[in-house]
Amino acid sequence: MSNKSIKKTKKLLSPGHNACAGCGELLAARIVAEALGPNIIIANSTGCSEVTTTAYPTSAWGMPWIHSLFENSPAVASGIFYAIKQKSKNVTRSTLRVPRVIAQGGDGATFDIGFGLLSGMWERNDDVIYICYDNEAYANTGYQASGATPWGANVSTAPAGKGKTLDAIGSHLRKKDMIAIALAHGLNYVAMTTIGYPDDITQKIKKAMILKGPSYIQILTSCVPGWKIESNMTIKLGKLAAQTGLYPIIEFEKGKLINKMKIPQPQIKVEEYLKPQGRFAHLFKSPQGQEQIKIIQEIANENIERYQLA
Ligand SMILES: Cc1ncc(C[n+]2csc(CCOP(=O)(O)OP(=O)(O)O)c2C)c(N)n1
Ligand code: SF4
Repeated sequence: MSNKSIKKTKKLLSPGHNACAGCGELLAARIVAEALGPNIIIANSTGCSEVTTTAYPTSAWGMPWIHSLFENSPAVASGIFYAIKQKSKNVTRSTLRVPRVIAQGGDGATFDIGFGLLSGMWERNDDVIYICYDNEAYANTGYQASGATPWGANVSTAPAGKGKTLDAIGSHLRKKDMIAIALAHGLNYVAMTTIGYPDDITQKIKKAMILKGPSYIQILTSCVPGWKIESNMTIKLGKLAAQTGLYPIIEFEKGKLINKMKIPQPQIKVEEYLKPQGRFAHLFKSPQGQEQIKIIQEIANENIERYQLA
């Protein structure tokens, strides 16, 4: 191929970052960036999406992008939003190309440590799109449990062990229902999807870009070392999470469920999703573990019932 035929395009998130091969979070972040387009400003909580893309003095981001602390990307995004609002007052309409403001972070930043500031941003109704890359733990610091960690997962702060106590099963807290919490804030647009469906991610981001007002999009993104999986399992597990009912693909506008992805029939059992993941391997080794798999199946069934996915 001649040099002339190589088209140089500026990537919004270029491949020269140092995320693990097969990282669901960075794959999702690239799909998100491409769907958002260039006329945006991103405030990024620290975590893998930040640390792997901005090794000093380089940056993989091809648009205005701001590092923020672990806990405060919503506050930084709100500040940008109000600054743009103020500045736009002094510009004539024809010269105005107001950028859309985005805040994003991992589930630790979203469900736990940044939650207060996120809630404040939603309470003020600031026109910011918030994206959560949910790999179900604090991946960047060694896979500690977060409020998004699912029942039965072996994580570094809730390690699976021996014996019959509840502690032996790994995490024994139910995943926090951030979708319900976002809906309780009265957001215009709330959606949940997985890295198994890249086109669905694109569609949901584009929808949020069109709608006015705050929106929340939560994407399940696998983590290779944290989930203890092969790097080629990213898409497959993203699909199985949705197809088993454990991570429903759902979309709400003005509080109403407007879209959902139906699960295939006959129903796929949760074992199919859990088995390839080392973080659930202990559940397959004892009768007590089998009991936990039943509980996880009940969680999936609850979702199927609640969102009428069958
Ligand atoms: C106040 C504060 N506490 C702890 C840290 C250390 N820290 C940096 S990233 C991170 C984990 C991020 O987890 P998450 O938000 O889930 O994102 P992920 O790495 O999984 O993408 C932690 C604990 C920090 N930077 N600031
Ligand atoms: S540790 Fe997990 S989330 Fe972080 S870069 Fe690797 S695969 Fe991605």
